[in-house]
Amino acid sequence: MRYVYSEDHARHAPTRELELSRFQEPFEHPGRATAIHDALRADPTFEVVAPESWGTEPISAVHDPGLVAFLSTAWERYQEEVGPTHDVVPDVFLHPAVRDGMGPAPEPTPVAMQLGRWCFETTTPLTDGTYVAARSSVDVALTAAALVLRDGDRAAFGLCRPPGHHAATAAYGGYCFFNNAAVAAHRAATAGARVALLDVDYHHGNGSQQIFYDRDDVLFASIHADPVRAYPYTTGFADETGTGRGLGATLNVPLAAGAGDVELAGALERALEVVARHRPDVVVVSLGLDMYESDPIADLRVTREGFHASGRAVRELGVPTVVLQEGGYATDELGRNATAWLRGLAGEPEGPDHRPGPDDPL
Ligand code: Q9C
Ligand code: ZN
Repeated sequence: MRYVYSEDHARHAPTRELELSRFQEPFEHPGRATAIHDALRADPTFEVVAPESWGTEPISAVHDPGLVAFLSTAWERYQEEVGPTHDVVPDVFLHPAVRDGMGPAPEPTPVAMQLGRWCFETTTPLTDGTYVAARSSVDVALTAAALVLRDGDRAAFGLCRPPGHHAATAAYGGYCFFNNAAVAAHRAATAGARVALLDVDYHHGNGSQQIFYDRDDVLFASIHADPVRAYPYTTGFADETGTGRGLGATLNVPLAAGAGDVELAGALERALEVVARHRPDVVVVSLGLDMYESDPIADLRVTREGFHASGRAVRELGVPTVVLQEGGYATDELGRNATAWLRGLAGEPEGPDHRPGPDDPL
């Protein structure tokens, strides 16, 4: 299986994260992507390729062009208008109630106001190289999609970082800037393919759902922690099923705290049934590995074997598949977990075959 990787992800390197009202080391950091890359390059099942450049047009086809323009200069503008700082986070949000009774806000101009217009939460700092990294993450996704749709690979993996599924048409957040999976899915759909976007990250893919909520050409099916207790709290409830033409083309399967391999397999069976009924030409998978039993920001109990079984279950659909990396924060296990999931998809056993080497004990 070919996978797409660029070192440009490391240009997005936040130093702190305001999580649940506490400052922490960032959970979303460059070591996540290098851990997965290191595991895949050591496994002969996988072959790395570099991303091609796709420009901003495919991004602006799903995102407000204003968001793209804002992110391209926001960090630099903040340095000039506010002051030098490594991580840039909004301190004011354009909350609708603030202007109750006054009509819409005038076009906000200061960068401090713009931040609160384009961002929806506080855990997603902008840094010096964030825009370069976010652009390269989209290039990785579109290249992985091209391996499948243009070159005819049965499956491909885009090692996207930063992740994407929380980014909505006109708002970034949740460690995400551009919605890599939505950009790839939309591009495939406009080329005439029937697309299913299957999201198995621990967190609900609110951005992907919002982008495709009124469409029937891209099915969105998601398995995630119940938003009654888990981020992003506002979307991902079972009764959200789409609107207009898109009614019935959104499926949400929330999981209770502590759910493990058995519950995930059951949820996946349900989701894959709905995916199959959509008769997709291509499946895009938003792959989070944060359902893992020891993920530091999650509360499920999925094991490495559960990830391998998930990959196998998607393989059984028999549909060309583009897998794109989303979350997963147990960095020490991330390489083996990604490998297990993708090896399941490839029809291989969970771990690479043991090859005796010079350092092996006799
Ligand atoms: N512990 C992705 O996995 N912080 N984004 C949550 C609750 C934001 C996760 C705080 C989590 C975003 C792609
Ligand atoms: Zn997640």
